[in-house]
Amino acid sequence: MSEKEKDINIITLGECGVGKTSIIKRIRDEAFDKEEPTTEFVFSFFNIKKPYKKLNLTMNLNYHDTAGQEKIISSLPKRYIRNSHIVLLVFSNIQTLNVIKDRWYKYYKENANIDNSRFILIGNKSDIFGDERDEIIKQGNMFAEEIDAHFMTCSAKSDDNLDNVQRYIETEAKRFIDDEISRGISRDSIDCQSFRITRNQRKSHCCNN
Ligand SMILES: Nc1nc2c(ncn2[C@@H]2O[C@H](COP(=O)(O)OP(=O)(O)O)[C@@H](O)[C@H]2O)c(=O)[nH]1
Ligand SMILES: [Mg+2]
Repeated sequence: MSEKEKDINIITLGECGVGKTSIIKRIRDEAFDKEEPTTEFVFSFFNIKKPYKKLNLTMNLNYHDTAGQEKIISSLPKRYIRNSHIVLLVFSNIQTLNVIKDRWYKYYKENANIDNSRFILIGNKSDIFGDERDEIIKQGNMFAEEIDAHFMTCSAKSDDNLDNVQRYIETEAKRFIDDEISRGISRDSIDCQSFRITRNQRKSHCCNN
């Protein structure tokens, strides 16, 4: 067991009904079928610990779900957005992809506190894409490129590709930590229970470069 720990907050964003909670439940069930739960499942939050061997630290992957508050965007707690490191932008068809573009991504950018968050754009319900499939893949890839995200499709219903989604989240978590280090934030500062690096500290690091 490594001594250092790093919290990585993962949130879901997207329209009501696109399958955010279903994806999160799949990830949780998958993890806890195979491992001991590290923290109890509290409402719309759970935690999975994963080692990052290269840096000899443990990543606390903290999964948060919107729990229905996304019906009224303004009722979504700002703190939910503010300290997120990895954002799962979830849609299920062209219409809900457009709402990600027009509303959720902008809302995130306006309220986020962490300027190097990583995005994963997820086209869920691949089992019922139907005639829209090609267009979803085309537009999904285009938007992902625009916002420097990774695009994936999956089905929380049939469990198709959820293992890859989970693996990619882990990869992004490692990239996030690597990025912090390459931006000049020392490894010692990673030894924290919560993310304590402020925006100003971050800016001063940038200016020193
Ligand atoms: N066909 C299909 N239905 C899904 C899939 N994922 C979720 N659903 C269904 O879509 C509805 C909304 O899912 P939910 O996870 O509550 O969406 P949320 O509001 O974004 O959290 C539920 O009836 C789910 O069973 C999927 O991959 N395929
Ligand atoms: Mg939900």
